[in-house]
Amino acid sequence: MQIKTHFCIVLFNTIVLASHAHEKVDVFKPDTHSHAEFGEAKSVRYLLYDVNPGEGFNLRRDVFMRVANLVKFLNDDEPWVLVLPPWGRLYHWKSQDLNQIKVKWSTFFDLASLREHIPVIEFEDYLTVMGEEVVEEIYYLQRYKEGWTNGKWEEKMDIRDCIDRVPYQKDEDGKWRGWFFGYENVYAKKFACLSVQSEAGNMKSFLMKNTTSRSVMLERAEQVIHGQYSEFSSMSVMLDRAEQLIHGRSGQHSTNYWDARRSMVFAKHLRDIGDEFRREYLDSTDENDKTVLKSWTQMKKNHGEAKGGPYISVHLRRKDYLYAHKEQVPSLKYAAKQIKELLKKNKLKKVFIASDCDENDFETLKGFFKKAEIYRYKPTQEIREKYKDGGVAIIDQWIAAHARHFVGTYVSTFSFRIQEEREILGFDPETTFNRLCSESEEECEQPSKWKIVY
Ligand SMILES: Nc1nc2c(ncn2[C@@H]2O[C@H](COP(=O)(O)OP(=O)(O)OP(=O)(O)O)[C@@H](O)[C@H]2O)c(=O)[nH]1
Ligand SMILES: *[C@@H]1O[C@H](CO)[C@@H](O)[C@H](O)[C@H]1NC(C)=O
Repeated sequence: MQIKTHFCIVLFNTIVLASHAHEKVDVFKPDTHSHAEFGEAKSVRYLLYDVNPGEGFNLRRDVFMRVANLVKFLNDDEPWVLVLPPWGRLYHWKSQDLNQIKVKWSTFFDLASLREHIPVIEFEDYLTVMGEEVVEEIYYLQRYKEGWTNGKWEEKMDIRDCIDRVPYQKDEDGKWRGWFFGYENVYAKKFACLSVQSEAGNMKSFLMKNTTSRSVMLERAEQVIHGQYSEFSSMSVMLDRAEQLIHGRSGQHSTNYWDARRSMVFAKHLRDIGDEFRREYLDSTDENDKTVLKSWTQMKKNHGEAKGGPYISVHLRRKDYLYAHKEQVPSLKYAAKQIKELLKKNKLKKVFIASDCDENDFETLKGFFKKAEIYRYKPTQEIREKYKDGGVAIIDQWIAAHARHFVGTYVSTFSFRIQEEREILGFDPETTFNRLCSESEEECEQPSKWKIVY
């Protein structure tokens, strides 16, 4: 199927929303190429979504891209706004002392950049616009109970009985109650389970034709996959790449994927902290490193244009990876050996470590080095409180992304997101798509090179 690739949010009036802070939020940006097509009759609709609570921050970013492209596709015909699901209750966000729920997207991302791709608003602003703490319809996406019929993939979706015990219950007033990101008063008017075997883009016709209310929420949105937006024309080819799908790498050869990805610019306050750390400890500035940032819509760098700061960066994933991927995760000693080789090869002295390891492990790792300088970003309490575990992880990703050479951890989505950031900045892929090997691996296959497309 041929899909219109241009984005046409069509406008007659710019829709302006007032948020709590009395600032005005322009959700629909007037587009000079657009022309009024919707007519007065089509009022704005809101798409909400949530993801399986078990999924981590970096996989959630991938789900955002799928849903964002669905919203983009919807906007070819109807004005839809994506409501950004507040962050919270993430399994990996271990800091007990921090209040890590109802975290706004603006804590982590630059909303103006997201809006260059599709119209988005924060959940709290959505509640203000609705004037009532309500989500009109929820569809809980699930698989088909019977699996694939004839063992064959086909596109389909049907309202079915719920398979799992769903985390929504009807109260005595007939209101559907659930988590709703920690907003206790929010309820839904209608709830149903929807069995899907579908690309995100194919949800479009369901949303346009089978739902009519002002707001619709897709729960378990990770069930839909990057589809139309991918290079793969046939589903079976995609499914052969199941591993890539699970780890959030599907559709990476398409412009749509990369547009959504490029629009996910980190919030300036986090980039600034990372940049200051680079300057102070790693002799790294954008001018010298050729990593000056422009608005993402204007930025188009060739591979190899970025030079990067004079350091090696390593994403050293530990914690659950030590048992989940024990065949591919190196000991600290063996990691140090590989890092030393990279320092020698690149004639560098400094190393930046991004890791979920504890202080002891970090000290142990440092102990393996005699001459090299090993750095790690340590947030102040104030920064931890303001930007939480997610913000600190982003600062780590940002610093790691600016190194002359990067090496990550086997199938970690955290490493993947750093690799994408480096593609956007214009690094030579040879310096990006690398991973640490474990001592037990005979053949240490390196990550595939998922290069940017414009
Ligand atoms: N600050 C910081 N946190 C990290 C780092 N690596 C992992 N984490 C934390 O651990 C979480 C899990 O990381 P990932 O494995 O990359 O992401 P994920 O989305 O959970 O998906 P999986 O890779 O499948 O586990 C991150 O979201 C962070 O909270 C790191 O280098 N620095
Ligand atoms: C959507 O509506 C069409 C037409 O009424 C119907 O055939 C189809 O089954 C509906 N889809 C779902 C998932 O309910």
